[in-house]
Amino acid sequence: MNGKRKPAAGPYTPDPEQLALMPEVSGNAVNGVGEGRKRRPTPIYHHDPERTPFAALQTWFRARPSHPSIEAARLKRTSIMEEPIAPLTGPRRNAPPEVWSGEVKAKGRELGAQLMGITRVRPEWVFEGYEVSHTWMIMIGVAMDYENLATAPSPRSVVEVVTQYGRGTQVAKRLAGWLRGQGWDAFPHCGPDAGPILLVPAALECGFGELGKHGSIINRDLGSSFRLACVLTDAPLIADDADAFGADGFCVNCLVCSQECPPDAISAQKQLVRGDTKWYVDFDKCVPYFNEKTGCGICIAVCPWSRPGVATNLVNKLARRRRT
Ligand code: B12
Repeated sequence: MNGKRKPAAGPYTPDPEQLALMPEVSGNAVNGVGEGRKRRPTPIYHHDPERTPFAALQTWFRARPSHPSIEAARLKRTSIMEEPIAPLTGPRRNAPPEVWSGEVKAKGRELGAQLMGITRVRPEWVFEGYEVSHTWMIMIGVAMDYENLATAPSPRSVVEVVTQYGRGTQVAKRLAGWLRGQGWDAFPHCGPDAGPILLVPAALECGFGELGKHGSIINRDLGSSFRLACVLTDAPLIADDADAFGADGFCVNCLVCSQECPPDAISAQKQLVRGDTKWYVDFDKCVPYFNEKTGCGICIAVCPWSRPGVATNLVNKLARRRRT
C-alpha cells in the first residue's frame, strides 16, 4: 500500500462551528435508541433538508470545499446520476420467478456488481414521509478497492467511496432500464442520498452478510469493503436467504474498529434500537468527524475482515470452531 492511514494524533474534539449547527435533539433519539417498539426510521442525514433536524449540519458538509480529486470524482458521479433511465416499454415479458431471479442476478453481475440478492420490501425499512409501492428490492453490492479504502480518512479513500457510489448507481440504473425494457416497472436507488429506504437491513435479509460492530455489513468474501445500491420492482422474483457465518460473534470480542474510531462512536455492546437489539454507531459522535474529513470510513477500513483474503480464511476458521 502506498498511502498508509495516519493514526489520530490524540482525542478528537469537534470544532465549535459544527457543534453550533447541531439541533437540540440528539441523533440517537431520532434513530430510536432505547425504543422497544418497531417503527419506521426517521430521516436523519443525506435527505432533503426539510425532512431532517440535521439540515444545517448537512448543508455545512455539502458546501464544504474539498480536495480537487474529490471534486473531480463527484463530478464524474454526477454525470452518472444524471444519466436518464431507459423508458418503460412493452410488451411485458412473462417468465417464471426463478427464471427472472436468475436473469436479474446475472444481468447485475454483467453490469459490474460483485453481490446480487433479492428480498421483499418491508414497511419498517421505509423512511417516515416516503412511500414505496414496489414489492421487491433487488440488492446490489459493489466492492471498494482495499488499498484505497485503507488510507481512510484521506482524500484518496473518499475518492474511492465517491467512485463506488457512482458504480453502484450505474449498475442500478442500467439494471432498472433492462427490466423496464421488458415491460416491468423498476426504480433504481443508490447514494449518496438516503432515498426512500434503508439498504442495510434489506441486504442482510438477502444474504449479503451480518451486521458488524461498526454498523456496516460484513460479507463472507468482501469483508466490510463494499457499497450498496438497489432496484425496486414488481417483476416476479424469489427472495434469497440471509447468510450467517459467525461475523456477529467475532465482533463481540474484536475491538479494532471501536479503538480506531477517533470520535469513539462505536459502542462495545449492542443496543435496543426501534425494537431490534443490534450494533449501533453513535450518530452525534460520528457525524462531526465524518463531516470534517469530507467522509470517513476508518471503521470499515480497519475491520480485519476487509483485508483481501482474510474474510474467506476467517469464515473457514469460524466454521471449524463451530464443528469442534
Ligand atoms: C445516513 C447515513 C449515514 C450517516 C449516519 C447513519 C447513522 N448511523 O445514524 C453518516 C453520514 C454518519 C454515515 C456514515 C457512514 N456510512 Co452511511 N449511510 C447512511 C444512509 C444514507 C442512511 C442510513 C440511516 O438513515 N441510518 C440511520 C438509522 C436508521 O440508523 P440505525 O438505526 O443505526 O440503522 C443502521 C443499521 O443498524 C442498519 N439497520 C437498520 N435497521 C436495521 C434492522 C436490523 C434488524 C439490523 C440488523 C440492522 C438495521 O441500517 C442503518 C444504517 O445506518 C445509508 C444508505 C441507506 N439508504 O440505507 C448509508 C450506509 C448505511 N452507509 C454506509 C457506509 C459504508 C458508511 C460509512 C462507513 C462511510 C463510508 N466511508 O462509506 C460510515 C459508517 C458510520 C455508521 N455505520 O453509521 C453504507 C453501508 C454499506 C455496507 N456494506 O453495509 C450505506 C448502506 C451506503 C451505501 N449505499 O453503501 N452514514
